[in-house]
Amino acid sequence: MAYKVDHEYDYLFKIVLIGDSGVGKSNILSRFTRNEFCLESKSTIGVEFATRTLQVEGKTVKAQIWDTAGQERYRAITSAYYRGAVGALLVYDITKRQTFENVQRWLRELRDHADSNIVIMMAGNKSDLNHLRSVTEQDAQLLAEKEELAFLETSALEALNVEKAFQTILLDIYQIISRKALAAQEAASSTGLPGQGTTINVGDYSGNLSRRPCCSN
Ligand SMILES: Nc1nc2c(ncn2[C@@H]2O[C@H](COP(=O)(O)OP(=O)(O)OP(=O)(O)O)[C@@H](O)[C@H]2O)c(=O)[nH]1
Ligand SMILES: [Mg+2]
Repeated sequence: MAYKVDHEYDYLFKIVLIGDSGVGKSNILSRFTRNEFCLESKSTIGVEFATRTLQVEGKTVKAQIWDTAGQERYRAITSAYYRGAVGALLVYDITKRQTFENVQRWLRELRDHADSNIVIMMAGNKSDLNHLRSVTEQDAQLLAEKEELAFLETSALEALNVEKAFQTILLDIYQIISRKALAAQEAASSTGLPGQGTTINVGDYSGNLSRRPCCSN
């Protein structure tokens, strides 16, 4: 068969990885999508992405995860990177205090370039290096509460909480969308408009996600 149109999922969600260079973004991505880890991975240049399809609340969700360079000089054009993203995993390294201090900088970048409703999870990566820790879990928790972010410590090396971090983001996104779809349906029925064939506007998420899109990524 020459063509295989990929319609084997209910939702496609774009998630971006951000954070300083060397915090482990690319290894988190390879752990999640291929169950691989590389101790000597090279700095990312430009943009890469990988996908994984999984179940969320009984729906088949395809997560399309974008990864770019933490280093400014290797980064791809920022606005294109964030366009259409409904989730972000903001990574710092628990052994490098500066990468945690820079979380605020990454949040500003998200505010400037991403959708205001984007779901953000902060991840303190390299939790296997507890003996070298320079950021306490408590400090990170306080920041997460202040900035209203979800938070987990992860280890791409030990495959700890990587799955959970993405599952949490995807579930949050799915729940936001379900609530919006339901509200739209209720609004339509209260105005006496026919339910069937009514367009459900998912507000700020329209255009940012696709339900059974016609592209095959
Ligand atoms: N001990 C430990 N090392 C890790 C972990 N995750 C990544 N590393 C190591 O940290 C280094 C940098 O990892 P990358 O995944 O390339 O970092 P990055 O954030 O993608 O960096 P840029 O592409 O430059 O932005 C590599 O040597 C990895 O092996 C982890 O969970 N534990
Ligand atoms: Mg990288």
